Parts: sequence; C-alpha cells; structure tokens
Amino acid sequence: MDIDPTKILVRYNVQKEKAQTPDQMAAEMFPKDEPAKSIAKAIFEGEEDDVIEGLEKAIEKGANPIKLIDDVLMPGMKIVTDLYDQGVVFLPNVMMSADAMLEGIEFCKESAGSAPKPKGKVVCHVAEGDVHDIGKTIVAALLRSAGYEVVDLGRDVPVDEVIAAVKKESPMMLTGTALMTTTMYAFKEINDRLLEAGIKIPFQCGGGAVNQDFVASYQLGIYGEEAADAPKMANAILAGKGLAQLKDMFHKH
Ligand code: B12
Repeated sequence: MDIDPTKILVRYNVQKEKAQTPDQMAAEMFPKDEPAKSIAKAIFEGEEDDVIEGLEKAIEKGANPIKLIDDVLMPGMKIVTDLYDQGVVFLPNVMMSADAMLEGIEFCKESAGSAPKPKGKVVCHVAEGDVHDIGKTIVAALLRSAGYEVVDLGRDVPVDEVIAAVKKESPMMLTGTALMTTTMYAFKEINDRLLEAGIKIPFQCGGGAVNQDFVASYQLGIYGEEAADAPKMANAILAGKGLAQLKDMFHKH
C-alpha cells in the first residue's frame, strides 16, 4: 500500500528543521542593515577580527562606540543564545560567539576614550558557585560606559568576599548575577549579612536563574531584567531615589 507520509500528522516544524541549516536559520535572524548585519554574522561565526573590523567601519562613519554595544553587539549575541535555546547550535558555538562579542565590547570601550570623573562606584559580582559571567561583564561594561567606576569582583565570588568588598569600597549599589538555580540563594545571604552590618545599599540582581518574585523577597533586592537596567538604576540612585522608590520603578506590578 502506498502511504504518503506528508498526509499524516507531521510535527509542524519537522520540515523546517530539515530544510534549514543553522547558518541559514541565523541568516534569517540577522539585522537587515549594515554594519549590524556583518557584525551579527561575525559574532555568530565567532570571528573576532571580523567583529572588530565591522565596529571600526561603523565608528569611522560616526557611530557612537558605546551605543554599538547596546544596539549591535548585544542583539548579535542574542541570536546565538536564542538558537542555543532552540537546540540549533551548541555550547562551543556560544562560547566562541561570546568571546567575539566580549572582544567587541573591549574595543568599543577603548574607542570611547578616557572617561570623565566617575559619577559613583558600583560593585559587581557573579554568585558563589556560578561561572557564568557574560551577563555580568555586559552589566559592568554598560555601567562603566555610563560614567560609573566599577569594582568587578569576577565570577564564583564567595559571600564573605562580597561583604568585605562592600565594606571596603562603600559603593552606591551592588549587583549580582546568577544563571544557575543552585547559586541564587547566595543573594539572600548577602542581603542578610549586609543588613546585620547596618549597610542598606540597593542590591540589583539579574541573570536567568532569578526572577522578580525571588529578588523582591529580600529587603535590599531589586530585580534587573536586562543589563541596561543597571546604569538606569545607578542614575535613579544619583537622582535621590531610595529603596522603596527603586522597587517601584524596576518591579512590574
Ligand atoms: C554560555 C553558557 C555557559 C558557559 C559560560 C561561559 C561564561 N564565561 O559565562 C560555560 C560553558 C562555561 C557553561 C558552564 C555551565 N553551564 Co551554562 N550556559 C551557558 C548559556 C548557553 C548562555 C549563558 C549566557 O552567557 N547568556 C548570555 C548572557 C548575556 O545572558 P545573562 O547572563 O542572562 O545576562 C543577561 C540578563 O540576564 C541580564 N543580567 C545578568 N546579570 C545581571 C545583573 C544585573 C544587575 C542586571 C540589571 C541584569 C543582569 O543582562 C544580560 C543581558 O541583558 C546558558 C543557556 C541560556 N540560554 O542562558 C547555559 C546555562 C546557564 N548553563 C547551565 C548549566 C547547567 C551549566 C553547567 C553546570 C554545565 C555542566 N554540566 O557543566 C556549567 C556550570 C559550571 C558552573 N559551576 O557555573 C544551565 C543552568 C540551569 C539552571 N537553571 O540552573 C543553562 C541555563 C543551560 C540549560 N538550559 O541547562 N555555561
């Protein structure tokens, strides 16, 4: 008996999966305009030199290097993480792309030249036990580019070290990043230890492991959905906003 398999129930994306290679899927997601398109392609391919070349061209044509981080590098990286989430590309690809993007961020920061006197100091860290530091690096880069001095404690930072750094540096705010659900509880501990020491600075926490409900469950916690929320919050603190007002601004009701 002749059976035409396409007439039987076929999972809606099976044909699509077979019809397209990862490169083709990515190509459909790249921005349409140059230089964003070439730079996104270079990030996808993990080609650092091409990322820098694209950025150089854009800056020569008058683009603001700091805006390029937000408008071009981050959306380029998002294509790779979206494809990772769909199971189209794998971790080594993500790593190569992330390296290329981080090189790009460094280049943009250097091209932006020397910063004026810092507006304030921020301590950034990745939770104890967690090595995922790409988001934190973006947060630190955006804060620096917005004129803040950043004390970057790095990744997998023990709670004791975070508390010691806050006592030493007296920052206007602290940031935490956690991508693993097993590491996020360190934030609550940091909150309790800061309060015990009488330190009431806003503690903005982000990364895939945490959500607003979790972060709002501790007194100093303010949820940060995107890296760009960090300089926004620093600016709000400078404008005199207190903890309650910050929660109001950054938490969805
Ligand atoms: C790259 C990656 C790695 C790299 C990390 C390299 C590095 N230097 O960071 C490597 C290969 C090392 C790695 C290792 C592991 N990984 Co991994 N990894 C990822 C991956 C694919 C992407 C993460 C990433 O960088 N995203 C891009 C950045 C830009 O996003 P982001 O950090 O979330 O930051 C954004 C926002 O959240 C926000 N943000 C972040 N922090 C903050 C802070 C503030 C203040 C604000 C305002 C905003 C903000 O701003 C950013 C942009 O707007 C994710 C999958 C995923 N889709 O997330 C898995 C993932 C995070 N990994 C996972 C796991 C399990 C591991 C391993 C345990 C694997 C293993 N079995 O060995 C190890 C962990 C080892 C350890 N002890 O930490 C799981 C975590 C599961 C969970 N929920 O607990 C994930 C979710 C994959 C999965 N679906 O299972 N990983």
